[in-house]
Amino acid sequence: MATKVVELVNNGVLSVEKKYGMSYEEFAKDHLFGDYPVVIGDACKEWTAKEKFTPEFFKSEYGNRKVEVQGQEYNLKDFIEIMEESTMDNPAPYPCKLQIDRDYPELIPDISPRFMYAKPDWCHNPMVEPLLGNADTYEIFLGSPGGQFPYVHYDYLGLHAFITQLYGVKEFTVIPPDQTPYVYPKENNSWVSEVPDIKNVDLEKYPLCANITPITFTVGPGETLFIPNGWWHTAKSLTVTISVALDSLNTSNWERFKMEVTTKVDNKTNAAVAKMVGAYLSVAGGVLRRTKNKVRQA
Ligand SMILES: O=C(O)CCC(=O)C(=O)O
Ligand SMILES: [Fe+2]
Repeated sequence: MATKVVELVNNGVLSVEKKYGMSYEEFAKDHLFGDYPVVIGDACKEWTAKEKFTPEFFKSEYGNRKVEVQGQEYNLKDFIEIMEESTMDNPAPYPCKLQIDRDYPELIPDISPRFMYAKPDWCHNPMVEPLLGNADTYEIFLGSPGGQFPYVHYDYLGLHAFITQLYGVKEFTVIPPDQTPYVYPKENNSWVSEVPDIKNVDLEKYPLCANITPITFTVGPGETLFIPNGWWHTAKSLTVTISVALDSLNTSNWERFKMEVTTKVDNKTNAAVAKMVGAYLSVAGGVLRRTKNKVRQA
């Protein structure tokens, strides 16, 4: 798929801008369809979670909940205490993810309204939901100093990501989609890079990485990073962090979603079933485009 990368060059280096008061039209033109990330400074301005979501809140309200982090189970209170001891040199495991729709639905009012930039949202439409399988599209991430997302990747199934920082500061690194040939996508998981540390690459082992130009920047409380699908990314917390990640699917990424779902079915089942799924998605896409006002806008 051809990608249009709008280069925002700052002192000769690619950069990601921070914008306030952006109109939907500007977002759609420069970012959603323009295929370029942006930090939106005020997307979550109405969310009560900005004040409410603190480590103390999760410890006191949900301390006994079980969480699994990197294969190990903890009580949330114990895990947050480990996070509070975390240092850049000796980080706590990451990520600790809480699934909002399934396990914490009562928190949805605190992270509402869904900001206009993430609408319409077809992820929750009954024609689409069953196809998402175990792709989590609405999660809280808890992180701590030095906690690094385990791999460089682009998001599964063609979805766009909005990551809203509610507490603490996270450093993100993004790489444009046209640099895909240089990030060593894994053979069986082409959305995950083989390279362990994209900012300190062993160029003898991964010589093509000499061609990449990663963009690194921080996202702080109240700020939302939009990552268009296909952009490689990873993240590292600089402090204790609480973020909310939500995915979006609409006209802008529907063709990519369709392609990724049918390829997955083709690999797992067979070409005939993949063809049927593709036909179904073509019809569903037409219906969704015509009924966008009736779609649940969480
Ligand atoms: O905030 C982060 O750690 C990045 C999360 C992420 O990229 C993902 O879950 O796909
Ligand atoms: Fe991601």
